[in-house]
Amino acid sequence: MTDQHDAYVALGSNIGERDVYLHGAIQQLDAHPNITIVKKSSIYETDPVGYTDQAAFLNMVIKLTTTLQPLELLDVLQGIEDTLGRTREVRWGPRTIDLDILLYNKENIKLERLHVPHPRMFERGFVLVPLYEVDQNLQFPNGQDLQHYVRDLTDKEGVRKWKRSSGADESAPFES
Ligand code: X6L
Ligand code: MG
Ligand code: MG
Repeated sequence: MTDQHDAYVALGSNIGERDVYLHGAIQQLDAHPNITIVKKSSIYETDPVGYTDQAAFLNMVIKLTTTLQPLELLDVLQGIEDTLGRTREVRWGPRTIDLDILLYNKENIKLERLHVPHPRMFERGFVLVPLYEVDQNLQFPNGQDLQHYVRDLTDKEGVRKWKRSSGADESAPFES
């Protein structure tokens, strides 16, 4: 048997039926013969960071085990992004789905196509809050624990648990 690797993946969407894109990505990952989803965070609605003049995101984090090597996993994630209509017009702009490898075992990876741990994850509430929900005892390759970074977070208020909108009830009879 080939050996198993632990990986944490961040999911984000801020176009269209955002939760449908998140669940579609998870379904495709789950269907992959070399990937097992171990744990899923809740879904969070988050204020946009970096390029702020865009719609709010839904973000979540999953833990998976895989026999894939890091670049093979990246290829799978980019393939799923493609099937879910991801386009790359504006850097940091709106996207149907974004799938980022946050961590792969306790490895530091610096390749042209892939940096792990994800270089922008350490100060991002939309990553750290769901990551903390998935694994409160996580340690990074630099020896620091996740708890340390979560304590230092300044943008937690831009991150709230999301529930499917129950305002205009889609299931209510028309003009009842
Ligand atoms: C200065 C310069 C400070 C750039 C921050 C931060 C750039 C984050 C890009 C930055 C900077 C990013 C998501 C998002 C993006 C997401 C939410 C990025 C890439 N992705 N905001 N912004 N959720 N809430 O998934 O993370 S663009
Ligand atoms: Mg991203
Ligand atoms: Mg990405």
